[in-house]
Amino acid sequence: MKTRVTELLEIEYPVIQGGMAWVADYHLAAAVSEAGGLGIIGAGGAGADFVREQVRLCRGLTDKPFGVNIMLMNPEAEEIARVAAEEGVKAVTTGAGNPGRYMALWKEKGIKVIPVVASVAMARMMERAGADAVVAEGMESGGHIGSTTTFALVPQVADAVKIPVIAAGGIGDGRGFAAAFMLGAEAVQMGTRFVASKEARVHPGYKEKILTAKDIDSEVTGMSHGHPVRQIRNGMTREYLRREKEGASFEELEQMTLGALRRAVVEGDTRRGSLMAGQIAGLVKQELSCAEIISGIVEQGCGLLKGGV
Ligand code: TUI
Repeated sequence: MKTRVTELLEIEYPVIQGGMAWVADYHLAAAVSEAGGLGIIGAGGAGADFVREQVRLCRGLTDKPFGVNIMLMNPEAEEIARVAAEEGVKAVTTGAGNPGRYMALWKEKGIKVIPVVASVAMARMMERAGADAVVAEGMESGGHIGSTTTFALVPQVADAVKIPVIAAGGIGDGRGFAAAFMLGAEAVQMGTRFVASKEARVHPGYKEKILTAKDIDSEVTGMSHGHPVRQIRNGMTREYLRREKEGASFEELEQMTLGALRRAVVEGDTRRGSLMAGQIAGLVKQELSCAEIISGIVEQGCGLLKGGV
């Protein structure tokens, strides 16, 4: 299946994996790339040396293209930006900020730059700064989110920029894939669906929470302080939201979330950890391999786009 995104990234299918902190390690990235999508190593809050090692290990598992996601709130973002340039990954995706100041560094090395944006204004700014494509991420997504839904955001971004748009947020099967294309996207990015894949090395308790989640089981914390984060409801989110409602300061609330993602993903602490997941978790019922996920979605999605049901 050919789109401007598959051409840009030299991949077989227009499916990109989200750069999920603690989840998107080299095993997952290599599995997605081997399956014909674009695997991404999520740098999250990790250090630059760790990211360099992950890139090299990924290269040991696949000779297909893969990328690195840089979470721009990471204090080591600049060093990680340099590691990506030095190691010559195919693409960099960025989240939670404006990657403008690193753009020249990456472009010089021929790395494709794909910022994740949550608004039309940010998409336009990224296009002007030289981005090769943007991921338009709706608030259905897990983790740090914006405030517009995928359904409203994707067509508005597609109208506002000439570079290809990749839709993210709430996409978990071929119906979501087809809908994203109808809205003007030329690829999709999925996170939650890949957390529940066989190759994702996350704690079984976290995976199980995604596989058993219902449509209404996620909660957004931190809205009042401008740091909205979507995760599956548990003891931690209940307490966070109660204290947030009482007017607790950002610093106080941060104490509850520091290290919480690691607690969920690595330790499987489903009560106190931050079980980041998108609203589509309710649709994800089965743990499949990345190859099965990608081929199933593309097959169903293409059938629908051709007019099938
Ligand atoms: O980045 C994400 N999702 C994430 S990052 C993350 S790590 C984390 N861990 C604990 C607490 C908080 C975060 C978990 N999930 N998605 C991409 C994304 N980027 N969504 C929204 C944005 C965004 C927001 C503001 C992009 C640009 C932006 O611009 C602000 C500016 O600097 O102008």
